[in-house]
Amino acid sequence: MYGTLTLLVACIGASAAVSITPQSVSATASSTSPCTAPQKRQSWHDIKDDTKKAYLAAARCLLTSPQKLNRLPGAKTRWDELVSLHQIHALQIHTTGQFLPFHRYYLKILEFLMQECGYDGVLPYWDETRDAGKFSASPVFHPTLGFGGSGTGAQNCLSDGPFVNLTVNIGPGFKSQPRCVNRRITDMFSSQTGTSYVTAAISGKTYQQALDAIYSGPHLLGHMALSMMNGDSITSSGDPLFFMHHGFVDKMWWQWQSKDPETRLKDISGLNAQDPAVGFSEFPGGMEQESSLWGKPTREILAVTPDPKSGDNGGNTLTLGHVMSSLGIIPNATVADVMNTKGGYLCYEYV
Ligand SMILES: *[C@@H]1O[C@H](CO)[C@@H](O)[C@H](O)[C@H]1NC(C)=O
Ligand SMILES: *[C@@H]1O[C@H](CO)[C@@H](O)[C@H](O)[C@H]1NC(C)=O
Ligand SMILES: [Cu+2]
Repeated sequence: MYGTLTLLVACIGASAAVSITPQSVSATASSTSPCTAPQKRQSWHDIKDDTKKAYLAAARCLLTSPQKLNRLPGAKTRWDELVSLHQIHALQIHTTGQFLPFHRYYLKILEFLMQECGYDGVLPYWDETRDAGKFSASPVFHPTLGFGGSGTGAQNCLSDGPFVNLTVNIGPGFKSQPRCVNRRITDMFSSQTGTSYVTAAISGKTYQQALDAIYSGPHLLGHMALSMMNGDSITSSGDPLFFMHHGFVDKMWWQWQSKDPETRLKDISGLNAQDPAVGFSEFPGGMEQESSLWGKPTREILAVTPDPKSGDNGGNTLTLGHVMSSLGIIPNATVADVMNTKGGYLCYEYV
């Protein structure tokens, strides 16, 4: 009898954690109101044409608006500031525990910036499982109701869509050199964003397992299939399509968490800063050898780079208390703040 009751209570507890419970991840200063009506993030396939146009217009606006912070190295536009943030954090947020929480926070930063440029809808994402193996036929590449297709010429500069002829001033790597928005689609790689690959990526029990499988699986293969900004791991967010892909990545973490919220909304682990011997796990040779691809963070970049151990009691192991910074675009948030997409600080789910 007692056992049954406990089980029942546990079940109620678990389902409540999925729907509301603002206090399920506590210890956050910035958690605000309870999340009673989560926004529904929909795939590009399913959103209305007017919403698509409004989203693309706002992204274009960011790429053509002047910067506001005046302190991020190389940034000229508001979009550059967003890209710069990824460049500055690059060695903290890839092949580390911070990968999933930081990119979730990064989407929130995008959302804020899009509002500055008049987009008041919900952030869309790209359900890549629907286009796996045939990315190039996806509606996300539509010339007017999408992001434009594969680029052309030696630099793969986009030749159609809303971002033609626009310039990103951050990158490649740790440099700041003006270049076109560019990408190159390779359908073969895109097969590994399919449902069976997603299922495998979220089948692990621990955060570390999910993190590694998502990172090296559909996340990486999606990047390979898109080669955004010349496939540059440091500044691929220069292509607005990056955020559609990372919505898909964030969805995988959310799906994994939703399978056992009681445990998984608190499960965090991994490094804060890359292990120099490993660097980016997808490239051989560790940080030193990889720096031949991208260079090293410049003195100007290092001067504004947040402490990778901020809020972690000085350790290089990621904790829920870790403080993430957007360098002043939106307030800092802790990892605890972003664990639950319906925890109050965030209030959305994927459909
Ligand atoms: C992009 O720039 C090229 C070269 O300056 C020009 O011919 C073309 O019309 C421009 N396209 C758009 C859409 O502005
Ligand atoms: C935000 O976090 C960074 C560390 O990541 C810290 O240096 C900065 O002081 C924080 N800003 C505020 C306003 O708390
Ligand atoms: Cu990234």
